[in-house]
Amino acid sequence: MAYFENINAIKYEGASSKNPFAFKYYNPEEVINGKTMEEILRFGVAYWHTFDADGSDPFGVGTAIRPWDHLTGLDRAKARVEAAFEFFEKLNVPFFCFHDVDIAPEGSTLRESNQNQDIIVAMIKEYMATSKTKLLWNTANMFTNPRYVHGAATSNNADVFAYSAAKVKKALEVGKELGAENYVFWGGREGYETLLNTNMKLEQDNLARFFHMAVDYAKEIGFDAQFLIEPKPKEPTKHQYDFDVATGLSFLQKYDLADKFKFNIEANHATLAGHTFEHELHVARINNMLGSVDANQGDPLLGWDTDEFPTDLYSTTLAMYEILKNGGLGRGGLNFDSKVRRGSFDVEDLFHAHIVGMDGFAVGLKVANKLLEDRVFEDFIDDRYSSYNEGIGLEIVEGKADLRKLEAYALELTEIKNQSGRTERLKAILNQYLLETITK
Ligand code: XLS
Ligand code: NI
Ligand code: NI
Repeated sequence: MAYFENINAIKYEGASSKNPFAFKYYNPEEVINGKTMEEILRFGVAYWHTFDADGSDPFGVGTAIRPWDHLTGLDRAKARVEAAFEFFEKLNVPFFCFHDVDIAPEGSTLRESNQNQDIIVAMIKEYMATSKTKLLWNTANMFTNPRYVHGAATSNNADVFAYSAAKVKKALEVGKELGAENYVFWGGREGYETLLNTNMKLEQDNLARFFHMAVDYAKEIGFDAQFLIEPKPKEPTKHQYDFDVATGLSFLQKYDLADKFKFNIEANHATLAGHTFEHELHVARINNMLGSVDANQGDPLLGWDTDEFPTDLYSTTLAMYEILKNGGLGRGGLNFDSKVRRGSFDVEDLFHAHIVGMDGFAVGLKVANKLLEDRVFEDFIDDRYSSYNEGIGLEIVEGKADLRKLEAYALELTEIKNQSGRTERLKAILNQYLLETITK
């Protein structure tokens, strides 16, 4: 059965195309610096937003019209798998991602949930055997069910810790079975509401114990995925422990986990933390911790995780700039952790949304690549810090200066001259590169 029968395979038609179901900038075969766009961008579809979300919000029920609406339970889960692989093929996307509960309904016991999962995982495996679409990452949902009311690995309740561990054990087995490239931990409820009832030290120690157990088990079963932490400052908890990359990094370092994890960076989480997307990517990159990306965008007028499809070309350009500087995403990818707006309730909208997101990152890739080729910001930055290439600056970076020496130097200084940072000029150049690439 076809779920999206009115929609044909999405092809690249170029910037002048008026076909809404065609890529205008994303040409999977186009080679940039020796690699195809498909290889560099490694797009993934998020199962939960695309096949499960129904458009409900805290004030209203779902609005989405889906061809599997009339089904329930395992039947609906199976229909979603069929639909998903039709969607992946039509979109020609190389990856997808899911939480355990996205693919199969939870049973009344853990055993039953695992059995439901086994049925659907076997079905997914069969589809994957003939599909090009691979699993970028999977994860366990440890935030929706009421049992996680006080957290999962950071719950005050040891039974919840144990239950969560069992879920992750299963998810690691599923990841191995389906050949996942990565395994993600997003700690939605790993945080706290008030210090009046919280033992933060124990909660954080337990979270680290939990991560170590997961790493050990993956090793034991020969699941060699890259482990990723997805920082987010808040929502649903008020204070989330993986606030941002810097906080996550110090946690990983403290608990001897820094060589076992990298980060999965989500644009909207960056902005919730008061950073830009590129800031988070940059902090991860310079610490060799950039693993994968949840591609989306927030709304500057709203203060929550709106998970919009990425359409802001500045943001995609500056993100791709960091990703190219990182030498690519390795085993990671660009997973659209993005959902269509509540008013975009047709299945067609799922295609429009992914097309605009993929085109947006393709533009970003091209602009970023050109900027790097021409060393636009590189040269400017090199020059800006050139005082460290010689004289006293060189002595500082080579560790040959101490306070006494620097004082002697400073006492002889007659004048300190600074140079303009040229922010506006640099932004003008960025605009020029963007417009040139788009109109070319
Ligand atoms: C929620 C998170 C979540 C993770 C996976 O804000 O982005 O969707 O990506 O658990
Ligand atoms: Ni995410
Ligand atoms: Ni998110």
